[in-house]
Amino acid sequence: MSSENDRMLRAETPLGAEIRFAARARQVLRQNDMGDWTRAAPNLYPHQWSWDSAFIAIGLAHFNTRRAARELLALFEHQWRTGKVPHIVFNPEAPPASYFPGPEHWACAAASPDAPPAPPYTSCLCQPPVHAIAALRVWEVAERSGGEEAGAARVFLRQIYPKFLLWHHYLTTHRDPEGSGLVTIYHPWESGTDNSPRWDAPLSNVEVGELPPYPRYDLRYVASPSERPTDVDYDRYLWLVKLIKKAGCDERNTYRSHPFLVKDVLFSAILAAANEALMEIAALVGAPSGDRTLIASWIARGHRGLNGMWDPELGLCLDYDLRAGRPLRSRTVAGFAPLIAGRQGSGRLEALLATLDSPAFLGHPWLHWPVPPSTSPFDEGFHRRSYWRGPTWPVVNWLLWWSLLRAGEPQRAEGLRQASLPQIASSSFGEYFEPFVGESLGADDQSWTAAVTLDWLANEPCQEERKVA
Ligand code: 9WN
Repeated sequence: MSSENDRMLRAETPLGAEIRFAARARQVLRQNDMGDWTRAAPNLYPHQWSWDSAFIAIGLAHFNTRRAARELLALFEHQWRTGKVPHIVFNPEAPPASYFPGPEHWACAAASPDAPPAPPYTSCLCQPPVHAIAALRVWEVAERSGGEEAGAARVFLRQIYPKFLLWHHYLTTHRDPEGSGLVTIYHPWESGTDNSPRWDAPLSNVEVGELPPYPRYDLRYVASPSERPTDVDYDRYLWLVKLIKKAGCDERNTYRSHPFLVKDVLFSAILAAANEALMEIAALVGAPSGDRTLIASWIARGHRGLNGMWDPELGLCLDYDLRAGRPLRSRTVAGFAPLIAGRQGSGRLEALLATLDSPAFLGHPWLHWPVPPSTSPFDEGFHRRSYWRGPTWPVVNWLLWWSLLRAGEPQRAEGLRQASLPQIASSSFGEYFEPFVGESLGADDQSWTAAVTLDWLANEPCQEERKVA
């Protein structure tokens, strides 16, 4: 079914339609704007989420670089003493009973000596570190506008650089005591790809104990429960939260006792790419050479770690279950981690692109739009409507588009951009999409969908680059 956006795009001149589409996207970000930070979505997610805010800053940069900078600064105000950036900062003004588990559930995290002053409360989990990538993009847009914008953006980089350094230090130490170059996550929520089949095996080893009854407010905001994780998933999520709280949100205790400890390759690849961005920021702010040596060592270690997780048979990178001591063989978009990390040799890059083009992903004959399903239809955990088990996500497509550009693959990147924009325009800035019929699923007016739309619209390639292979 065609939405208002879609009709507008077909009826108007291409330029007129794009201008109105960008205006709609800006409107979504304005509507979700809470002053210095942005709700991830108006109803389903009324708080500030960590990696959402990074993508949101990228979108905001195209109409207000100062506000984009504030989005990241506001998040980093709630950084823990260890350097951790919480995956949620709870909105004190959110209606009661709007999101579960809400601030009251996490309040005990505030008792940790490492937690920032509360309220607002934060969760004690974290999410992939897209932030330095976002800050660098804010800088690039501000620098192009020149004058005061550029000056303000440089001040912003100086303010945020030490916070980024501490954040990446946390991830490369507390979350990688083995020095493997791969980040350990304690909970599927930390991956950002919550109910992906990536986590099925390690979750099946989690024995859930006594849990009090709890509400599923999330189900009120979606058309069908099949779009969200199941109750069995939620029991395990809440049990893991209970264990992390019982360990006092302390890294060493958690590492010792926690039943879910997984090396996440997507998280690790984003960290490797974010370290490249951090290196550029370090140069821009004139950071000491010792910092740069440290960041270079994180980058090298990250690449080594990812390299070790390559599965030549699947042509993908695999997560690793530390508790079971084995790789997790699922076919999901996370397997493209080396593409996101960047700097791949031609052999590995070719292998990744072959997998991307294969019927397991973009070459699948039933796809409504040529964008990759979050889980390959060939994976036994695939489900076409369920959250991260199959639907396509604009924000993931943005990450792949950005990575393809960095890998020197502009035509493939443009293919993704050209498929993603009409997909989003067919909806009200949907959170994710059924891959075969193209139905918009999850939340409407999702902030990061609007944000990546703005970045894509601002990055129209010149005529030459547009010719899609
Ligand atoms: C749990 C906000 C977040 C995203 C995640 C996405 C979803 C939360 C939820 O929404 O997770 O953190 O309640 O389902 O999986 O990637 O950051 O948009």
